[in-house]
Amino acid sequence: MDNILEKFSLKGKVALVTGASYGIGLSIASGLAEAGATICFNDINQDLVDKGIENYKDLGINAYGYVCDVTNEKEVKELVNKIEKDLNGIDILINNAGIIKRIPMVEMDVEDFRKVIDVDLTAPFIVSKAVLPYMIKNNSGKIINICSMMSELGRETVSAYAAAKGGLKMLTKNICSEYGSYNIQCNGIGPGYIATPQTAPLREDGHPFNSFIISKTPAKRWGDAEDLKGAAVFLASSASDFVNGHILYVDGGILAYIGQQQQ
Ligand code: NAP
Ligand code: GCO
Repeated sequence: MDNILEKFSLKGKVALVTGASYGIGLSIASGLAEAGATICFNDINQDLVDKGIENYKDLGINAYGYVCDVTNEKEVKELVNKIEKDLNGIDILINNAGIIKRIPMVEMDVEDFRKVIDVDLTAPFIVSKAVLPYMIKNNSGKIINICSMMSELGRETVSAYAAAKGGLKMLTKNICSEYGSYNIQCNGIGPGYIATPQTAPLREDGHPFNSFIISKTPAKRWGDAEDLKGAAVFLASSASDFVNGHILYVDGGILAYIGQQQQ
């Protein structure tokens, strides 16, 4: 019988974390590396990839960085082929790359809406479709989609993002349904409000959203990208081999909490 901690080991596994030069992706990738995985990541230009490689080196991680726009199916297929040549197939995929546009719906250009859907929903489809053949052949694989509070809740100005993240929740359940018989587990992580460049505008001094989120979070703080590492290692490891189609919310309790009455 394996020691239970062995079940969380990722030794010998190759992980691709998309959009992971910094932010949540970098943190999740570093957690997977600490558990033994070999890390591959991509970003949309060489400068960011080079900066990402330095960021990983600073963490003591020898990561493989590639230029790839995850919305471009040709580039994604080339990326997966390169990784398969450099390292072998991809055992763990983290669909992390994402954007947000905070614009009132009636003022949002349809092109802005389409761009968010393209990066946050269509790209996870494209990348998952590219890595599944190896996982099917291998009869083993882990796909983790980075969902959101907006997979469950709406709010002003984030119509495209909420539509994408809601769709990503259901894409997660569908990949589980379609490929679970090949010992492939597809789950999601739903971060709460995490302090990264994506939320920096909401955390500026005096921004009302800053105190609002702290009041809506039972933990009474913004999340740190480090808070996501444990959930990622769990869902990427054999410790979660019978967990499938599940969205694991790492949100400090936001989704459980109706909020405190005005004092
Ligand atoms: P971030 O700081 O904005 O980082 C997003 C990353 O995705 C960047 O490296 C970005 O690269 C990359 N990216 C964007 N478009 C891409 C494309 N077409 N191809 C390849 N890479 C692309 O965001 P984050 O806060 O770390 O969020 C990471 C993920 O977590 C996103 O899916 C986000 O929706 C989700 N999330 C975030 C929070 C939060 O509170 N921060 C909470 C829940 C979920 P560039 O810099 O080159 O654009
Ligand atoms: C926003 C924030 C959120 C976070 C995250 C919450 O404008 O509401 O950017 O959407 O990014 O998705 O889970």
